Amino acid sequence: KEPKTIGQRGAFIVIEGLDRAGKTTQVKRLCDKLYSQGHNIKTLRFPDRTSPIGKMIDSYLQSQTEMDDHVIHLLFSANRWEKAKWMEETLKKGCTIVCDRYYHSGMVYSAAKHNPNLSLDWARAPDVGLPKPDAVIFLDLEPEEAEKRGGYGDEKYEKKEMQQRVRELFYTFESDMKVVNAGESLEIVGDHILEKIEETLKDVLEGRSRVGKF
Ligand code: DGP
Ligand code: NA
Ligand code: NA
Repeated sequence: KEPKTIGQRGAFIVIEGLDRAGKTTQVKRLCDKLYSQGHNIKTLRFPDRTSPIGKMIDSYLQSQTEMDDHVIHLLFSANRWEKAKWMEETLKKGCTIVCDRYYHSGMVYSAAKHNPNLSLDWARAPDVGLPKPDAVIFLDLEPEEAEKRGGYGDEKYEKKEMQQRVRELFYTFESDMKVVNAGESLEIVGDHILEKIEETLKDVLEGRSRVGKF
């Protein structure tokens, strides 16, 4: 298939949401859909647990390692910076990136801990300068609904009170994001995501927008 993105940069799409909102499934669906439309596609997820930093994060999330809130926050940020250059080069080459979580998760999960020494501003600082997504979809799900979906797992943040605070904090960034109700069927959620990014994709592919920085 002739890639649509030849001669143009790719688009940078992020899917955000609470745990159990169906991000991973929707990232896969979106990639398949865009690929079938002729886009070159790369997918990413944060945390990327495969790098040495990612392995430290994984160990923390599984409660095998304890870390100061600031330390784990900086590791999550470093884990995004590890991929920054690759992301810029990939977009420049004309490849569209669909990413499972990014710096909005970074800010809100850490700020949700209510550590008086870790404000939202403090949480934001290490991510400033990262490549900015062209569109951020927020898959919104009531924590009660998330719990019903087979319950939360054993990872660090998968508790109802934490998820409630995370959700409130995500909403403080509502103007940065396009909210999609994740409580609908897979197909409907998928269609809503496509509708919400349609204009962004057009702008990028027709050369009307540049890669920004956070
Ligand atoms: P996931 O692999 O998408 O289930 O993410 C693992 C968990 O880590 C999830 O509860 C969300 C959380 N998380 C993702 N990114 C960050 C981050 O940058 N900072 C913090 N504190 N938590 C994050
Ligand atoms: Na999770
Ligand atoms: Na992730």
